[in-house]
Amino acid sequence: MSTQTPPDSSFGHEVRVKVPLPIVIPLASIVLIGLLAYGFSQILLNVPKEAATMLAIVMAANVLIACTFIALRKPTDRSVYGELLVVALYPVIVGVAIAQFGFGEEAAEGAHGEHAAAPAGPVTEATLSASSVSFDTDTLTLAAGEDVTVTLDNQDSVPHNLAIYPDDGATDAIFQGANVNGGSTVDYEFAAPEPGEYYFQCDVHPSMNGSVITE
Ligand SMILES: [Cu+2]
Repeated sequence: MSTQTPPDSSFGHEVRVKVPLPIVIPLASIVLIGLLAYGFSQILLNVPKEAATMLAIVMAANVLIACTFIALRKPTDRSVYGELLVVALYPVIVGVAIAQFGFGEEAAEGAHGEHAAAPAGPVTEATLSASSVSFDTDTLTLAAGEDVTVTLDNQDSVPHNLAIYPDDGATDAIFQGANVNGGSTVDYEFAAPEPGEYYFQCDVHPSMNGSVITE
């Protein structure tokens, strides 16, 4: 009975270390996975498409190799976890750095030209391609009130046109282009309506449609 006191200090120490771990480990894992996904997505979004695919493959291989390497070692000390942390974190660091400096954005735009420029501001000249009975875009952003030219490149064998309506379901067209035969290209010239969102479709195939945004 009189020897009860000594274990107290070590017992108290053990409790302090063991209790938070079941909470800390999952929480830290969630934060780490979130950071990892964000960082790596920044990398993939900031490099040219071809590089992104390659990078994703290399990164997956890297993770496998690193984990294999670590798994083959005896987990004798904490340096193993340190290594794992470095492997997990460096894409985050690189990704955040890339996002901060906007590195690769110009390269990506240069490599992809029209594709990268698609979400840019309003234009007075736009091209719409039709193939396999579908348009290559579902958004046309035009300069409001300006005389604009929309080129319809019909790569199908069936005719298509471009018609713009106030909204889906409206019957009075704001602009209705003549049908373009398969394999032909036409320039539609019209005044873009006042700022707003409108609806466009091919009247021959109303399932070919999208939004016209003027601003
Ligand atoms: Cu059509």
